[in-house]
Amino acid sequence: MRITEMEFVEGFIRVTEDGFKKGWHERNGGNFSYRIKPEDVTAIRSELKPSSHFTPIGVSVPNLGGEYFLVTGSGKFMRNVSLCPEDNIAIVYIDEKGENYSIVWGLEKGGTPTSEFPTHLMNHSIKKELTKGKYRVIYHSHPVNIIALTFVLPLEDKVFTRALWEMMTECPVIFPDGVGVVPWMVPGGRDIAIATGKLMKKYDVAIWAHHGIFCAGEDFDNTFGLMDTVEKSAEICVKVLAMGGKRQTIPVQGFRDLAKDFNIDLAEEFLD
Ligand code: 2HA
Ligand code: ZN
Repeated sequence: MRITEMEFVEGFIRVTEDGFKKGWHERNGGNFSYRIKPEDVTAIRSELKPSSHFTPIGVSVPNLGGEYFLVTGSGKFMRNVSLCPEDNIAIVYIDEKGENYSIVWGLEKGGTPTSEFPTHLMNHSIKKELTKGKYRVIYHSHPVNIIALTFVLPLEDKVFTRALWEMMTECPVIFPDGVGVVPWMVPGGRDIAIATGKLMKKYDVAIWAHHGIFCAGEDFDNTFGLMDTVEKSAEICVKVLAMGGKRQTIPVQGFRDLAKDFNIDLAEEFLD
């Protein structure tokens, strides 16, 4: 089967299209990666071109040794992925040590995986371990409203979590662990990878101050849905602030009742 006709590739491309239409991916903004299932690797193996050219990842991720990832290219535009997947995304193989990668399909006109690849892989590694292999998706985008909030709200996990939970009743159900906030940092390096990794041990969402959102999930629907929910809640928050601020909100006991009825473990530390 052609790689671009595989269901996981079609699902990946749909996210890049939907994210662009949402306005989250100006120019080359944002990046996206997926840890491919072994049965899908088997199905496409004859189309992959093993290469002896390996590049250091920049971080060490031993539990990802031997895995294959589908990932957007550095400097490539999300807008163009669906128009020509072969030139804008790649399948990458991680060597057995988890320290180097090689491109085995895609980026046909040249290029490298996203500049945020070290952060993606470090967080794939953390989530793979924490979820016993369930989580396969890492997604980074530049949504307007969450970025706007990082200029106004204190850059604290508790402040952002409570603000986002309060703006839409079902938010606590969708991200019961809350969200973490990374202070402004230079993108693409080891430091932002480590800072994000610390938060990803606790949350599925990290907000990068004055930059965007970084999130993790089990599959494409849940990860895109998480990004969408966080950004929609941020949009409501921006509107509420623009209208002069809250006059009333969901009471603390309301969150506890919600948690009970929906059978979720709501992080109590954000409720006091
Ligand atoms: O341009 O979004 O964070 C890609 C990015 C880097
Ligand atoms: Zn970015």
